[in-house]
Amino acid sequence: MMPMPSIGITCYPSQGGSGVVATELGLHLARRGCEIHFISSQLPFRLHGYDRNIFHHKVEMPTYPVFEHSPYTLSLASAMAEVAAQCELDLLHVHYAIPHAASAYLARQMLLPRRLPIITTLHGTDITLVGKEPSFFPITRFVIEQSDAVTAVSSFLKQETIRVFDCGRDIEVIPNFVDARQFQPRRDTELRARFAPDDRLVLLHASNFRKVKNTSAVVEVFAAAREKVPVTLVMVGEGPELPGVRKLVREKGIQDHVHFLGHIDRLEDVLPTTDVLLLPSWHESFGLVALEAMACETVPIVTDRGGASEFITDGHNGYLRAPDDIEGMVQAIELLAKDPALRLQVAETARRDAAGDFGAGCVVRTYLDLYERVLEHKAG
Ligand code: GMT
Repeated sequence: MMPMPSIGITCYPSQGGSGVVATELGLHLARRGCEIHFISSQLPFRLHGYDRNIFHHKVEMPTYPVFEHSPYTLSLASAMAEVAAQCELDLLHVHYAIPHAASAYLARQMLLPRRLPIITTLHGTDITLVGKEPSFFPITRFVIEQSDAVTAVSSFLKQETIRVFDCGRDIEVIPNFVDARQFQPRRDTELRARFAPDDRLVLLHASNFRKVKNTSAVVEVFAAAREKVPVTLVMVGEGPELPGVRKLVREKGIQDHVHFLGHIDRLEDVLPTTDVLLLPSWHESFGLVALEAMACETVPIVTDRGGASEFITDGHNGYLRAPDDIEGMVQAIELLAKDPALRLQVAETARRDAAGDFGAGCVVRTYLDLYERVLEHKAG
């Protein structure tokens, strides 16, 4: 049995699934005795700054008039190399390939002849959108090949990576996870009453309001569902599409029935007060918020494009619909509103399935096994 490793984790610190996964992973590993060093431009948003075994190293980004843009990739590489040497890190685990895996590669080169292992976790648009940009393509392929281990959050994303980059290397699927003690089906009746004074269905959408989230479809589905059953809509998050969504809501005259909460830190406080999650994205490599919803017994109605079918079985623990299938999503809402027994059954199954194979305990253990294999391979 190896001693618990010291791990450098890099992720995007702002609200977003890859940052959430990296932060929650770090927190769970720290509770199991690993020393975790977050190396990022800000404290990741789910960290408090005082968690045991957790350290944060802020990447400074100096600006000079001669720089058109601050070279973050280089500042990050320097910070990674420095932290790895000073804190005797055993490995770097980077979340989201661009530019984190490239910085990690540079840091490893800076530390030669010691070879610091790099694990890269692919999350989604680092492959499906950004990685395909001609200017990012060669570097993304290079750093995927150079990593000591590469993981993808779904089989869908693994297949996409192999297809897009024509890469022959091994990619391990380690799905996202949810802490079922943190995401629970308790009800804050006061908050729920603010959303819905009666027992109407409360629908929720939570995202970073980017184009890929197809947020106008959420409004279309809600407006059509309202014609059939009593519902209210809660929108969580901020992003470039939000002004357009607000405008659409006003144009449809449904502003009194839509609650815009903006960015919130603790989704686990709001999710359990809602009944249905709507996530009609153009694609989702995983769709972490759907798994978090399931743990709270909020029934997910999620895009069928991407990896959600790896944890949602249509009609069993949620519903899968094409992103433009407005009618199909409305029908699922109508079914749930008219048949409370069915809704309860689907919701309870959702929580059981989320807490099982996708529970934190199970998935964090898989990451630890991977670290052990990578470190053993290095030692051997
Ligand atoms: O790739 C992105 O869009 C960003 C990323 C994020 O940081 O939110 O989202 C991706 O990673 C999440 C965590 O693994 C997944 O749950 C999301 O499905 C995935 N987003 C997309 O595939 C659009």
